[in-house]
Amino acid sequence: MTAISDLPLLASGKVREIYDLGDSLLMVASDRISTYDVVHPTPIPDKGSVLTGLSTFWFELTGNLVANHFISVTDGVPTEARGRGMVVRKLRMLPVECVVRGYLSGSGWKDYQRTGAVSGIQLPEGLQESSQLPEPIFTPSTKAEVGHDEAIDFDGAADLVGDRGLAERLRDVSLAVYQAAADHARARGIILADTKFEFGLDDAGTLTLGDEVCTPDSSRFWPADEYEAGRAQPSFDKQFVRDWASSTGWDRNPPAPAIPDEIVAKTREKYVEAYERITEHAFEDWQRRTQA
Ligand code: Q0Q
Repeated sequence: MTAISDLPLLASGKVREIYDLGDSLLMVASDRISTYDVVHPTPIPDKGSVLTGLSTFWFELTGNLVANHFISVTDGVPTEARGRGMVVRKLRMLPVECVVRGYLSGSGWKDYQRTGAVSGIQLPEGLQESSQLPEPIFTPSTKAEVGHDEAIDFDGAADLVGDRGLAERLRDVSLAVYQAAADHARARGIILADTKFEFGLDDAGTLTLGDEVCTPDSSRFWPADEYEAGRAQPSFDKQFVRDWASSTGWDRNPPAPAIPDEIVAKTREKYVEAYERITEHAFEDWQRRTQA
């Protein structure tokens, strides 16, 4: 088995990497955590493994809605990445971020306050921050190389992918996958407020769901028992770090502060709790399934 360090690096994000295996790719989720878009120097043990386990679960739950790039979380995954590595099919990735919003938050809330709309979709008057939308909306954005993705409307997404029919499929499939995941999570005490999907086309030209799926890094996870419209919601997984970092007076610019042990431990527990609530399996089961 080739060591990760010997694999060609295809792309790296703040908290994950993707390597070239030749006729497939290896996605590796690290234990790094970022808040306010800045990566902290202190890892959260098992965060990468929880997020890989969640993506695996969502691929299995939504495989009837759309093809996906999942191949394996054992064969082909180097020992040092077991649990947080996923072998995936190579796709021709589409140049649009497929964002679905079930609630009004973040940049969507800012757009709504300014224009009464989000990504060109007019919304009812009188919505508050964190309001649940009458129905989930597809609010695509560009894939910014650096900085923040830029919200675009549906026509903009169709222009980016170069095929209106394909853009309609992206919208319909994104809404269907989000609805299935959000319904499943809500029944287990977690609000999936919004999420970001990435799709590609496989060798046969089939629309295929790629990237990570409905993880706390690609989505807003809110604890349902604390939900209250009219204010920002606590993050299910990152709130301990955010509150502690704010208490230090950190100005939210790099470098991010190192995280104390007790905050690391409580944050790890939240990731494990998210995994166990959503999958209804003990996290140890995932560790056993993926161990070398
Ligand atoms: C691909 N990425 C994202 C990324 C940094 C992931 C390339 N199946 C695929 C995938 C996937 N997923 C990609 N390319 C071809 N086939 C996804 C943006 C970036 C770390 C992980 N980059």
